[in-house]
Amino acid sequence: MRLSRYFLPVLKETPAEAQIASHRLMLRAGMIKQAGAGIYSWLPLGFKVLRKLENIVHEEQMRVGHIPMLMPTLQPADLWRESGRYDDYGEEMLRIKDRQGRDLLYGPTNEEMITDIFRAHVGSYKDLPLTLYHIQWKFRDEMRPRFGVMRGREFYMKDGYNFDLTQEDALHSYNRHLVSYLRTYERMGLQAIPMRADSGPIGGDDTHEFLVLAETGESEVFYDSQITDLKFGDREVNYDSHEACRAVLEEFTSRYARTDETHDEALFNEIPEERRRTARGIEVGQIFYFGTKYSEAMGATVQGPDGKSVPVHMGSHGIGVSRLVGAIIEASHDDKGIIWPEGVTPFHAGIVNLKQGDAEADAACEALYAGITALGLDPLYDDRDERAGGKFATMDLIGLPWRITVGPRGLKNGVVELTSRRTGESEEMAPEDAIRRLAEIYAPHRGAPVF
Ligand code: P5A
Repeated sequence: MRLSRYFLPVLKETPAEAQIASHRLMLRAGMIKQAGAGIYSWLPLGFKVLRKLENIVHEEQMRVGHIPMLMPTLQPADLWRESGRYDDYGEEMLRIKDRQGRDLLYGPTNEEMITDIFRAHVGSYKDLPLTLYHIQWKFRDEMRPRFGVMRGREFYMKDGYNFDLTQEDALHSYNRHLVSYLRTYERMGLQAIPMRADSGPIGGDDTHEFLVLAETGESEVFYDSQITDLKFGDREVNYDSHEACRAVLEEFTSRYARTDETHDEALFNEIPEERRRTARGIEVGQIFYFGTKYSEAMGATVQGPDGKSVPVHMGSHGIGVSRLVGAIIEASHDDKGIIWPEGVTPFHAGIVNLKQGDAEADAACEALYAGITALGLDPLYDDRDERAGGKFATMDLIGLPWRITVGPRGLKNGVVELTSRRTGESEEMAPEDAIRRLAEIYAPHRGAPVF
């Protein structure tokens, strides 16, 4: 993309309404524009990041055998009357009446709708196990929408639902989700720690939240510092193996890590004092096992091997895709702007032409642009007739991890400059070498777009 033809409405001033870094930087970098309280338009740069996260989520879901689909945002109230949640959900639910006077709602989650789909089409244990998921906009009429996309009213969520014959199988589904979430967040450059939590309006006893540690997080968390040493890394896990998934779950959940809702001071005090940590965290996902709560209420049964009809065991699993954009920025920025991890960056590298209009500099930038594009990577070329300082400031603000600076002086010696946004370190090299370096850097982050 050439910046002169892109839509990147960066703001010079710091917007007064933004209280935390990610909100401020998303507004300043032209990623989002507020449409109403807790409702945002995703401008091109923000939309690109959202799509990257969505793609990672799809890849990791499909890797473990979960099946993508799409349910609507609007749901008939009657489904929720069946589960009893229409009245229970309270004021967070946005209720709508259509012209026929029918009650609808803008879905805050989809347990009822997926259970309805299941009961209509599945009748035998032979069709199990089954996990369906979608990534769709949700609406919760939050009392205090704030911090931009972090606590929106309209927000983008991946929500998945497992259907299993037995509790044991359903707990395997739970464990499998936990493992796949660890991998998903690490690909996004995040450490998200599973913590024992409270199940709230979704229900059930088994639930973990995934928290990214950040001073601006809304949740208070308590944990054993050893937990932050754990990495999922590039291990291969057999996702069909109950033992393999349980082993990973045990590895990542055996140390104390809880949100304030389930915090137990006595247990916490059993950790050696030097390892006790109290901090704040951003909840980027949550998994639940709630057994037959919805299947019993809504008649979602299957015929078991003995011919008897039994309600299926279910769980649901959510990733806050739009919130993650903010969470990644909270975890990765400095006073100049955002610093995108390579796995989610909206463009792979910025090209800064120090002397637009200089034939040699222009030609070198064009060649770099073509070379990087030919690798299947996506460069952003700042081809505007602007001062170098302004171009650098924009690149630093929008946070591309790599910048190639091209100027007549370097070109006399056959070199351009490759700069890391994270370390600020620059290296001079031939343009072909800069292209080669980018190919190496991005080799581990080249998941094929899913859709
Ligand atoms: C699990 C999937 C559920 O709704 N039902 C389907 C279950 N879980 S949850 O914890 O309530 O939400 C899942 C994730 O969505 C994000 N989230 C939000 N993001 C932005 N703004 C909000 N107002 C908001 N509310 C929830 C969180 O990341 C949460 O973990």
